[in-house]
Amino acid sequence: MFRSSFTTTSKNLNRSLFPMRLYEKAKRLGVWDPAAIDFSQDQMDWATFTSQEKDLIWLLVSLFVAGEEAVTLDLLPLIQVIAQEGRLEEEMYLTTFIFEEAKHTDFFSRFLEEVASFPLSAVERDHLPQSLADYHTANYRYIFYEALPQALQALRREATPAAQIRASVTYNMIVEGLLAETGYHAFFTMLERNNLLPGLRKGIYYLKQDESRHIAYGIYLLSRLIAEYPEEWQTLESHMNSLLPYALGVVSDAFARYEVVPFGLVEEDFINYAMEQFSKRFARLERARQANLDEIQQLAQMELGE
Ligand code: MN3
Ligand code: FE
Repeated sequence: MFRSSFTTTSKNLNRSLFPMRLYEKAKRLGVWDPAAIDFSQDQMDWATFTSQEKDLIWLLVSLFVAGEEAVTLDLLPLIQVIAQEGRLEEEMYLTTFIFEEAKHTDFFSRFLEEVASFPLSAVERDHLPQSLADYHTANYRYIFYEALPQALQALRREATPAAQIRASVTYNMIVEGLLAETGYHAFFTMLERNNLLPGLRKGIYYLKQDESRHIAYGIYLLSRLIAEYPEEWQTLESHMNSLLPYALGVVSDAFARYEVVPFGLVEEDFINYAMEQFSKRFARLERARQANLDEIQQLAQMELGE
């Protein structure tokens, strides 16, 4: 397919477009380096943990590190669709998005290498699972091994509005908006409360900032699609609802593993937070049903606080 013009030689970049604002923000805030995070106190903390505490950290990290790998690997088909539609400003933002996901994978992987290496020998493992992947329950597997790659890879065959909606709902609303947000929040709170693992906390602080831009993009994308194709609201709603039980299942599975949950974690706090995220996003997306593109822009800009 040939091209007929370039944005930069005909009308120039639209710098007031919301994704360009995200791009500007990402260039300033998305440049932290996982390799620069000091894990020395984390190593000392780790040495004091009980086997149950270590087990919970490994469980959480196994969900995060694989989740970050999944989103790093699965984003490309969406970027390709956006590029093919000639949305240069959106694609420019998405280059920072995938870079950040790669860094999140890098970060958790470093934590495993430098602080919490998982024992490889059966003797050392004692009652622990064979590998970190054994912490992945059926609910987790459904979302990260099936639903996510399936929804994104579907874009390679057909990039219809419905397919884009399913991809973004799975990726931005469920995996990032519900699971990652809940996980970061809870993980961070538990470590903060007990003043543990400052290096891990610092990384999660940066991750959360990056993630809020990713989710803001997802909301923008879905709102743009719904404003243009209001008849696809049903697709969005039913896809959100179909994934919710699995996402909440991931949270309950983690708690089901322990009689006494280490670090004083309370299941209800996580479930409530997850449900709040879900309802908040859902209500936010509903506003796009009656909005036009300008209003969607304004709303997104306002939320960005710039
Ligand atoms: Mn991430
Ligand atoms: Fe993300």
